[in-house]
Amino acid sequence: MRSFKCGIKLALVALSFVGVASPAFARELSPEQVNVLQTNFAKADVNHDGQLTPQEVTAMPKIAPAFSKIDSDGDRLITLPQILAFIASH
Ligand SMILES: [Ca+2]
Repeated sequence: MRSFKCGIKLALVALSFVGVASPAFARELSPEQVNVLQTNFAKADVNHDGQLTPQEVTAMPKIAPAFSKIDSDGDRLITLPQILAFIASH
């Protein structure tokens, strides 16, 4: 769990470096919403590898329908940064 949280933090830092965390991103997701998303992601990530398979993502009903759009690199796995990037761009 500790390494997962650390990974999330790193991912968020990485996001801000690549410019995904734009002002629009800041407007649309409050820290509380990001927290909820992180919590739900952690619950859905059954094998704790920091990625959701199509099967794991069924635990996130709001995210599941957009799986193929969120999966920007097409590897059939979605990460929290990919979800955040998707939300930020919609
Ligand atoms: Ca997983």
